[in-house]
Amino acid sequence: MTEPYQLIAAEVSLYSGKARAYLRYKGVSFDEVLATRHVLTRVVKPRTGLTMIPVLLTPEGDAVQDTTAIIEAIEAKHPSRSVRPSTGVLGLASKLLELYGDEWLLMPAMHYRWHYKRNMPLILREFGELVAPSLPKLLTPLAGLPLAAYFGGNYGRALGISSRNRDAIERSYEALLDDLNRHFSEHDYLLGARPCEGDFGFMGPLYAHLYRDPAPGALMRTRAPRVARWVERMNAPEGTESEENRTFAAEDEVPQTLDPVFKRLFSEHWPVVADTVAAVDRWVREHPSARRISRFVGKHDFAIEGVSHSRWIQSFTQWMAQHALDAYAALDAPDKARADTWLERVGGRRAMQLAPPTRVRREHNRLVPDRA
Ligand SMILES: N[C@@H](CCC(=O)N[C@@H](CS)C(=O)NCC(=O)O)C(=O)O
Repeated sequence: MTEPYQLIAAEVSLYSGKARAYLRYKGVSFDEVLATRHVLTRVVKPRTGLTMIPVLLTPEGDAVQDTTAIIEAIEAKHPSRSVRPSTGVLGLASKLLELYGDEWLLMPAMHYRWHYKRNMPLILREFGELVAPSLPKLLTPLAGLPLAAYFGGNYGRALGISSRNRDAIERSYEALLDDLNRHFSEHDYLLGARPCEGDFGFMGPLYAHLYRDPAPGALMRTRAPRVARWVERMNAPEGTESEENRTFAAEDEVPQTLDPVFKRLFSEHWPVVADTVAAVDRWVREHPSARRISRFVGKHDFAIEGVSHSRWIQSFTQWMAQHALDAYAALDAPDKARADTWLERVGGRRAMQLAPPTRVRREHNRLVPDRA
């Protein structure tokens, strides 16, 4: 029997790991359909207009691309086992962590996948299986080469990853691993005893690339074994009632063990977010008749661990950041005061004052200016 939902995805794909873990946690029945080239051209492209995965096909006949949109759609229909903290400060922290996982931990994920030869046999084989699933096994890796050239070549350059900042990316990621390893000695998930949107945002990069690819997988297991166990927990939720009754951190307090993670988010990623918001505004004003906002809206310099590099600015980041900024703007006065105390502690108070001059929204899976 076909399950009510179908998730078009692949183990090798970063964002698939986020959606898969989320659907499992929700206890929603779904079949996973391998995102072969055939499925991309026959289903994904015609139904979403994109060649991106994962895509959720719903019983109502919708095709949802984008993991955050998938979470929105499922939370609306299946409110139990919610991944959204109901309290203000944790709600904001959850959105910030999802933004950081989705948009910034992509950096170490891409670096470690593409700059360690040890990963190549697995990656080429799995990419090959997507492109030409019926090819004899021996030839499969050859079929994976064009996809590898795309993701490992141009894509990495667009993100601003090269030999110049590899060491810096590794220093930043190793510090994150150490911080998370410490955090998970006290908490099962990022914001307490149940997973929030942020856990799923982290799960994308921390599963397909950083846990599963051989080189970074070995690093995670030896340097931060509790992070590896969190990945395993995220992929195999118990689905029991007792899990449903577990709670987010008490008193709406973000665990202090996450302070270094938020400090890095605000010092390393937020400047990129702020530049993105400015670039989106500029691009929209320069293209007054454009219906859709381009995926890339200019170039800028950014820095990791003091090493600067240039990258293309991805407009989509603003849509993710808006969720966090909106969560902050919606706080009532007492919650805002508590959020500000916490934000002051982690270097994020000014960041939350960012007000995008041009807001964006998604329409048919594309980003458009929100002119309303
Ligand atoms: N924000 C999207 C990102 C999806 C995404 O970038 N998916 C990758 C695979 S993990 C992809 O299909 N990339 C194709 C491309 O960039 O052309 C989401 O959360 O679903």
